[in-house]
This record gives sequence, structure tokens and C-alpha cells, in this order.
Amino acid sequence: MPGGSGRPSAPERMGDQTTHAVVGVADSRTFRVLWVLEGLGLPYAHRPERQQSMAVRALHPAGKIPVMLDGDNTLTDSTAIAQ
Ligand SMILES: N[C@@H](CCC(=O)N[C@@H](CS)C(=O)NCC(=O)O)C(=O)O
Repeated sequence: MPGGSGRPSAPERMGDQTTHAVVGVADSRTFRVLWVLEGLGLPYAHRPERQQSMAVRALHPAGKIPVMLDGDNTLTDSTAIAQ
């Protein structure tokens, strides 16, 4: 991996067909994540769940969206996910 031993970059991860799942309706901060993924051309699945729904609370104790599922990792802040 170029640049050392850190987290793989998005293009490198595309090579193994990594698919992210984005949880949250688009008329929310979830839009930031969808916008970045579309801009990068990355594959993703979208689950348009509402904030504070049971599905979201199962993933985020505070019931907030967006949530991104990335393999075994769960990310819960739109700006962190976008980076
Ligand atoms: N800093 C978080 C804030 C997430 C957030 O507050 N999302 C709103 C929807 S845009 C939410 O889920 N609110 C539910 C609540 O606060 O109960 C982020 O940027 O992802």
C-alpha cells in the first residue's frame, strides 16, 4: 500500500469490491455521506431508515443518522464517515 501502513484509501478498497451500507434517510446529514460516495464512484447499499427508528437505535445508542456499516466497523458521524 502506498504511503505506509495506515487505513487503505478508497480506490484501493474498491479493488476488493468493498461495499458500504449507509443507514439513514437522505433528507438528513446522511446526504453528506451519499454525496461523497457518489462523487467517488464507490459501491454502496443505502438503507433509508429514520432517526430514532428501532433499526437505527440498534446501531447507534443515540438513534442518530447517518450510520455507516463497513465490514465489522460501524461509523456514526457524517464528517468522520466522509473522511
Ligand atoms: N454529528 C452527527 C449528528 C447526527 C445527527 O444529529 N443526525 C440527526 C439527523 S440529521 C439525527 O439523527 N437526530 C436524531 C436525534 O438527535 O434524536 C453527524 O454529523 O452525523
